[in-house]
Amino acid sequence: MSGKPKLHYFNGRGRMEPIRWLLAAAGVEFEECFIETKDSLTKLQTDGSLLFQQVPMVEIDGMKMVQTRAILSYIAGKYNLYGKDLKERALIDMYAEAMMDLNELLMSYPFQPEDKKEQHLANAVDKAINRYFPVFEKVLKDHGQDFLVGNQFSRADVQLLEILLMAEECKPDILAKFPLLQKFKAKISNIPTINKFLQPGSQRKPLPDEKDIQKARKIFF
Ligand code: IBG
Repeated sequence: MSGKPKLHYFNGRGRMEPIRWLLAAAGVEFEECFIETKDSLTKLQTDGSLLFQQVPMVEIDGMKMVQTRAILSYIAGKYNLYGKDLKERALIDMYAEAMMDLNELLMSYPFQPEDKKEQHLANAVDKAINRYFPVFEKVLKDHGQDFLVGNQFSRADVQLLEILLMAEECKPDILAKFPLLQKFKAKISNIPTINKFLQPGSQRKPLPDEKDIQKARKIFF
């Protein structure tokens, strides 16, 4: 058996994408086992692999881990992407939770009913511009460092870059009023492990198209 973590999810972003990002940023190779049908989800649910009958599930270090946030925390702790002390970790958690909230809004957009889509997107963009991005712009301005917490690369930086790119997919000029976030984006994108993940052919998943959405709907909803 290989020692690589094994990711169980459908072949799309959804809730697994931040986990893919974090492993890639840590320079960890991983395998993916794609759930293609409702039956293969049911099989995992009935064979006892999923503690709460849900994916994402990641096989790592002899565990079958579920719950996205728990998985992210484990990977961040294991690969030293979680600050140098409890207070830095608390700050990273606050930032990361906010980013998960925004991620949830952006990620769930394609799954909204047609008549709710426009309003959903407008709300996500409004929250990004008026609630979340000003905070991270100010953090970077106030301490003048390259990374969000403790002048050291952490999961917060990885999750922020992911969310900045997702937000730009929704509104290409969304960073226009955030010069330090633009600089941050360029700098973090150049970290070798991240740069590699951003290249075509990596395990990063594309923006879902209508076919991907229908497929995910059939499996999960
Ligand atoms: N709190 C859990 C976590 O964070 O891991 C939630 C996990 C979850 O909602 N999993 C869904 C699932 O397994 C798949 S992601 N559903 C099967 C079931 O029986 O509950 C579904 C999703 C997609 C895209 I795809 C956007 C939002 C959710």
